[in-house]
Amino acid sequence: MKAPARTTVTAALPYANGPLHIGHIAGAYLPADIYVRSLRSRNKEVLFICGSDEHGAAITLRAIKEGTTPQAIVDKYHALMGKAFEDFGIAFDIYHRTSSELHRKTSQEFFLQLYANGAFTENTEEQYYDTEAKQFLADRYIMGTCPNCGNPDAYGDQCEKCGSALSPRDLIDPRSTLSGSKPVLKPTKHWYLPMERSQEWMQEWINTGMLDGDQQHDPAEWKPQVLGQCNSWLKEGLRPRAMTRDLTWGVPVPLPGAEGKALYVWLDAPIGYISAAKQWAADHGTDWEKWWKADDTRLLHFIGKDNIVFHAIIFPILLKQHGGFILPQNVPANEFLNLEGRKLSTSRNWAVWLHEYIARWPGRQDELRYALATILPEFRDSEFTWKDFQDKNNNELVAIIGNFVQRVFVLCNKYYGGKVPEPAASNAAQGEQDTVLWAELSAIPGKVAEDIDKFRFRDALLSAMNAGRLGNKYLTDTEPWKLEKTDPDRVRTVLFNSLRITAALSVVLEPFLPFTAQKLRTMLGLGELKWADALREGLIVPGAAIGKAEHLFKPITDAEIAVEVERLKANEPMESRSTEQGPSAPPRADAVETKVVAKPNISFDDFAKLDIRIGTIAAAERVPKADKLLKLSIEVGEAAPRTIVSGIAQHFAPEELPGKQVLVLCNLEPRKMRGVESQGMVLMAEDAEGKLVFVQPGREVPPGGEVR
Ligand code: B3M
Ligand code: ZN
Repeated sequence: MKAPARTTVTAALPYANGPLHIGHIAGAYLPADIYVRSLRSRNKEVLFICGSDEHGAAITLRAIKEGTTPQAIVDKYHALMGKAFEDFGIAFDIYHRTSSELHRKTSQEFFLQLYANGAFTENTEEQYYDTEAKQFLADRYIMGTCPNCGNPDAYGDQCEKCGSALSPRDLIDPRSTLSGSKPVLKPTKHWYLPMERSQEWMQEWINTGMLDGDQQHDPAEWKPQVLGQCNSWLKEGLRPRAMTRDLTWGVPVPLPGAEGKALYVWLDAPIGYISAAKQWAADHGTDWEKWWKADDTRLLHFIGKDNIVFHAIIFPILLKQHGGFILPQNVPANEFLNLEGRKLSTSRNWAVWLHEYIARWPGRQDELRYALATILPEFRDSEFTWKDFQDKNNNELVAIIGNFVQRVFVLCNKYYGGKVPEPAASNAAQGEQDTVLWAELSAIPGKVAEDIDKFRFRDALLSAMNAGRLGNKYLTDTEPWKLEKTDPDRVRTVLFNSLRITAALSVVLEPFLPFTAQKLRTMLGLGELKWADALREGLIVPGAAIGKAEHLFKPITDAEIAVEVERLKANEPMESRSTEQGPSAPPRADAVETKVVAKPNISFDDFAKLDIRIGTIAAAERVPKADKLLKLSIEVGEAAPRTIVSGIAQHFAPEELPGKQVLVLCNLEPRKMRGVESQGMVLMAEDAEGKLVFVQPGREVPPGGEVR
């Protein structure tokens, strides 16, 4: 394997059919950005490519839904996504788009080369055609009754009720979603990639890294789940896959007799990486080919796990069949991010949207980047909660980084009028703490870079934060604020060293927190810093002016978090909403399909914080003008019963409740709902139909009995 002279980094081209949410960011873009920033900081040559994926049914269906044209859809979301990436500090060299003319030309040429190389087989098959809309129907455009569960609204590729994978001809009573008419079968010709021809070399390349007698990658560096997915495909046996579709929205198939046909979106989308590189090169008057063809270029695809086969199997086959291109050296795919106990869902609006976050938390991009970087789903699915976001901000960013920097700058401003102090030359002022500090600190930049190189971004961030922890410990151990009168030499040394720690922080945190890193540099009066500058002697110069003490991060209050949770939960399927949630969201027909998502482990101490008691309902009444709420009065072993507002009015009549025993979470923060303060929450379970039932003790227990 050649030592790479340069790295081409791609991040999955998001479909331009909706805004970006934190799942996208944690899946591909943040890890890719951290990786690229760290390479740039180490003066490595790197090209970071992305763009909007503007073809395929994802786009045309959205256009139908919004009652507009596909072009209007992609224009709108391309702009929105490009802006969100920029705001969030995802520093692509280019954010291109697949509806561009250059992309059309590039992918048609690519297709024609494959065609000339005999890479395709032609096959005519019967497919559903809508005689009213006068077009062949993509799988998603056909609905009918599921042969497995009888769901009348199954799609041509999948039944969303029972989850079975279907093909359009499996559907009973198929209908076109375009016109509602019954589609007819009509023969149509398509170009297929006979992937089975690549079975052998693919198997070897994936698992040994060998291709044509050359070691191209080290499979030990690939994530186990990526190898696992590839091998399960290979085990099934690679099969022919159609590379064209009967569609007008897409890159036209550049062959005679192919009118009305377009390239399969998963053929044109990855070629989008190549056209993006071409556009970038054209914009910069430079060469694109070395980024895709030189054998000392390393190609990496950052993606989410649902895109693995396209990047690790299908695209490499296409690149090899075309000839002249390098193959990816790694495909560091991430697993999925869940949100507050559920799968992220665009259609259910169960998401934290980037553009909304930026509008609601202006200037606080690094806080979200940080929280996400600590939970990246690198090897398994992970979960974002607003509470965790708050904890990470308050206990880590504020308490570690903010606190350290604040103390250093306050003291330097107070003692030295905003100038870098001169460290004492005398040995007497070089304490043992300094020796320990440098020993530990000097290991950090190397460790961070090493973990980043291995795509272990969470570990890397932990190490980078350790520089802040060391700084705080150093100040706590040396207590310069107590020595100002008695040992000013020591104080100058300690604060000088602390400024050096601050500079190191701005380097090792930069890939994760680019905005904060920039602020730190400004405060230190420094310009651009590279990785090698982290602990460079002579970087911090005695006598140089430094900035004022600034709070880098603000604590986030419970109230701020409650607002976010509330906004999100307005979209939660009603049947499974916890009972303290009041009115707003209408019941949804699809709620029962919601899968339970396993939550991360908590410590016993976390569990012990819950004050759950047996309660006996003393009285229940409706809440005026709120048809989902009941006001309950519940005995929980205290002098007076508690008032608890519960969103269960559609499941229980107030008259049937007095005397019932329930479990009550008593130390949930009180909340006002419709003017009534709710002092706790009744625990409920949901049955298979989504109906709520009380969780009750096995036999009667006096109210106030502790649940543990
Ligand atoms: N647009 C799928 C997705 O957004 C697809 C990725 C293309 S990468 C070439 O998940
Ligand atoms: Zn079904």
